[in-house]
Amino acid sequence: MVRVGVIGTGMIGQDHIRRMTQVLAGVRVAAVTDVDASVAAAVAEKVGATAHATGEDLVADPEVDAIVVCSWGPTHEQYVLASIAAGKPVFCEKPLATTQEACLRIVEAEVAHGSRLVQVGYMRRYDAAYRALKKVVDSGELGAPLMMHCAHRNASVPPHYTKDMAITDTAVHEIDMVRWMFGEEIAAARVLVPRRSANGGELQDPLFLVLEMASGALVDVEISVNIRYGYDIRGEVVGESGTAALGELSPISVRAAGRFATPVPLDWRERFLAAYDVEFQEWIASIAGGGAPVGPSAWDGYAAAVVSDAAVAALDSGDRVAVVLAEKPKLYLEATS
Ligand code: NAD
Ligand code: ISE
Repeated sequence: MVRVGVIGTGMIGQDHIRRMTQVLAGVRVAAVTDVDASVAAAVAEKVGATAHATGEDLVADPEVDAIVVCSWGPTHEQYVLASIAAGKPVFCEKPLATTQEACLRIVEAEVAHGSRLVQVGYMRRYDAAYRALKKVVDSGELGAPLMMHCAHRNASVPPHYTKDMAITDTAVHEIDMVRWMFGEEIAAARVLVPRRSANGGELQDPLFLVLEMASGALVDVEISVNIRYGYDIRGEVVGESGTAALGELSPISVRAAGRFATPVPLDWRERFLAAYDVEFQEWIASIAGGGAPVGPSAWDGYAAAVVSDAAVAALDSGDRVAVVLAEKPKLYLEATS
């Protein structure tokens, strides 16, 4: 039984606590903490966990074998570094940290530790549709992959959402996914700015991100974060001699009143419900008994941050911005699942 401590009991923290207490096997939520102590106390009481005053106290708790970080992005670095210092596995929700320098500090701390402890919450790698798409790409059936067309549409975003977050908070999922899908790094980013949607208020919404892969393949990502009609994630790979796309989103379709309709998910919790379950079950299986995580690594978190920075610079300047990564440490030479 892996005893987990959760830092940050907001929206996704509570959702992960629900899956670890009600859905998954081999895991127990032993401790929680949040800067809002009343929320942490209420969650702790509900699941029979200890509420700690700080994340550092939670990491030091001998009853906690592994840590899940679900607090706000700018706080991730301190908790991931504390977990590495304690030698405990840590699952950190995306982004790994909000600057590439902070991500590199985490990479360096893990390399100094000597084995993997960190996994980053890029759950698309666990989604059945994305996994099936990657299987087709890897089989060679399409020939070499030349392009990928993606759309990342949110019905709405919270008031604190800023211009850069369309890249750093939203498209960062495609940035990670496409590195994994194509098995190569991203070489450069460009951002085109279409006519502004009135639904986005002051926000520049939508955006059109273009990523150049190291092989020369191109990826386009439409990022619309106030599209009202629902949460819609699309992806199609174009190969030399065929294409493959994520299927429609709902297991059912309705024929009524002269229309054929399939429901659209409301948000990421609904669309990726099963992917988060698989992500956590595989993470727990990998670390049970003292093993190392095999999912998205600190290097993957670092690479996503560098590409995000390049894309934000491209958005600000209108230019093509090259991606420059540090040398990849040996610890990360094996592909992550
Ligand atoms: P949220 O605001 O609902 O919850 C965050 C919680 O963290 C809040 O309760 C807040 O009080 C707490 N917190 C903030 N600073 C803290 C600190 N220093 N120590 C302890 N607790 C602290 O936000 P959310 O939507 O749950 O997002 C949390 C993280 O999860 C973000 O990094 C976000 O990018 C990520 N996220 C990932 C996905 C995904 O699809 N993988 C989806 C949503 C959010
Ligand atoms: C949110 O933080 C997520 O990670 C969701 O998966 C993404 O779709 C959304 O745009 C982000 O704000």
